[in-house]
Amino acid sequence: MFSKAIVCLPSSNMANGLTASNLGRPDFTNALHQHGQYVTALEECGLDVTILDADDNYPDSVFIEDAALLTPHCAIITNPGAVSRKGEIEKMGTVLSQFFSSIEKINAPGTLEAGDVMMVGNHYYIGLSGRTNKDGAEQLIEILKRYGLSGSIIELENVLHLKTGVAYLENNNMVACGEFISHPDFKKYNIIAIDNDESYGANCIWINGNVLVAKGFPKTKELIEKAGYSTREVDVSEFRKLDGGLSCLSLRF
Ligand code: CIR
Repeated sequence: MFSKAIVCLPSSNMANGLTASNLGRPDFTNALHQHGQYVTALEECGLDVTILDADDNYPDSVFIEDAALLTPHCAIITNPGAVSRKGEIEKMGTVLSQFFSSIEKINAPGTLEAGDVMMVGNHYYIGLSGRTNKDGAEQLIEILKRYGLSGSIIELENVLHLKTGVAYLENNNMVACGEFISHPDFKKYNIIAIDNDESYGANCIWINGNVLVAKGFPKTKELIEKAGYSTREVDVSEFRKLDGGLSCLSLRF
């Protein structure tokens, strides 16, 4: 169960964020509105949400998930692989020390963005991506071991981050799209397979028995409901324009 979340308000500069999609320029006013609705959804799932001020130096800072990995035993500040995002971690030490007594760090030359890390109980799958390198993943595995946790590496082919295409919904259920549907490392899970035309919907989040799903992906929503979950749709279309999804917008712990 989670009891808390941390989010960061979108920067008025967010349109300068990184993107590989061709979905147009995000509208800041609508993004602020959608972010507010996202926070409400987290609160309605029972989370106490800490809202950090926008950071205009870092247009992608709203995607706070990438700057830290939170475990039940420690917080780990990452070293983002995207050069324009490296400074996002500066504030994380102060923020996380309010909640965690043990704070670890990924150091260069290791890079890691926590969108590449999926927690399944005490185990953490770590995607090797354009943002997370082997050194960063191995540093994380060593840190996890010190806290009685474990990690393993998943090579990524087509996605930005691991959790772009896969999400763990507890009870052995895993939503997966594309390269992850038949991935040998995920064979032991009940795979809820998402069609390619709804691939964005694969980035959903389990919060205390509810699943937040992106608005506009009806087949995904239905499959998750058929698996026994109550769902709640949240419109994050402005963040999609910057390749970000539901999980990227918060740290949940
Ligand atoms: C980026 O490219 O870094 C941002 N525009 C989007 C980050 C999305 N984060 C995530 O998937 N965890």
